[in-house]
Amino acid sequence: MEKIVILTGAGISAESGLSTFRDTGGIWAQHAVEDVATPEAFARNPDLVHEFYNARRAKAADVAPNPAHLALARLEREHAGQVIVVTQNVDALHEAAGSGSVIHMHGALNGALCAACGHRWPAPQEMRTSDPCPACSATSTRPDVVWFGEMPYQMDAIWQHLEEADIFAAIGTSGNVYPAAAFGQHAGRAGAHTIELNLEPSVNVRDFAELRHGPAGSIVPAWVEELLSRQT
Ligand code: BJW
Repeated sequence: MEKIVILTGAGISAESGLSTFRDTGGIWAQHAVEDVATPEAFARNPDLVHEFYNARRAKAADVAPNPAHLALARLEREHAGQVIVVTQNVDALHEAAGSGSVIHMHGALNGALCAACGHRWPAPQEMRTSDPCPACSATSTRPDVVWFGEMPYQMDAIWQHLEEADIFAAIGTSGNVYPAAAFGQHAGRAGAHTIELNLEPSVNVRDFAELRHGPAGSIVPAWVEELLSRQT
């Protein structure tokens, strides 16, 4: 049974109405990374960081999965082998579409994390630094997301999945951020067929054996249809 491992990035949620980071007019054109997405930024100005994530949480609560998310959920349901989605996205659109095996390597907007004791709990819609941790009462509440310089989540499990993959697909990611940017090369060297599905060639385009460029909402359902028709 073929094991399929899929990395997703902001591009898969673009047609749902969520901004990407590095496209023209994207999130990093409106906010400096060093102001909102580093542990130092949170130490310096936690209110600004919460404002940034509260706005994104509100926006994410207002959107729905698009045909690309739905196609990956269908793939998991109908493919005879294992399908694992590793997402860099902090939205919950894969789960909303029905995907069950999802790893959020950069965390999730719907999670709160105590910077003092490491306790995790479901995030309220509006988070404030002064929200006390339910476990230790410290007022160091932060979004449970992975900032630059922090270790992405579940890396041991992810490397293992990449080594076991028969097919590795990267969808809607520019390939600028490590370690996710190295997954195509890693999976290819371990023997997987590698495929990039993105609006345009990513910076790691040479790591992929197969390329499909276009909007995820069109090219992902077509790819899934092909995979599923091959197995019947
Ligand atoms: C469409 C589309 C449509 C549009 N259809 N497609 C020097 C060299 C190498 C590495 C480093 C280095 N210096 C520092 C590092 C490490 C650093 C890093 O990679 N930096 C680079 C920028 C150089 N990485 C880290 O720090 C990571 N941790 C780490 O490495 O730990 C190890 C370690 C720890 C401590 C000490 C030493 C080592 C952590 C990275 C955390 C990233 N965090 C963010 C923000 C938090 C989450 C959030 O707020 O949402 O995660 S940054 C941001 O980028 C976010 C994303 O998940 C991530 C990736 O972005 P993504 O998804 O690729 O989006 P875009 O916008 O870049 O691309 C979208 C693509 O979609 C484009 O290609 C479009 O064309 C396409 N598209 N519409 C299909 N309709």
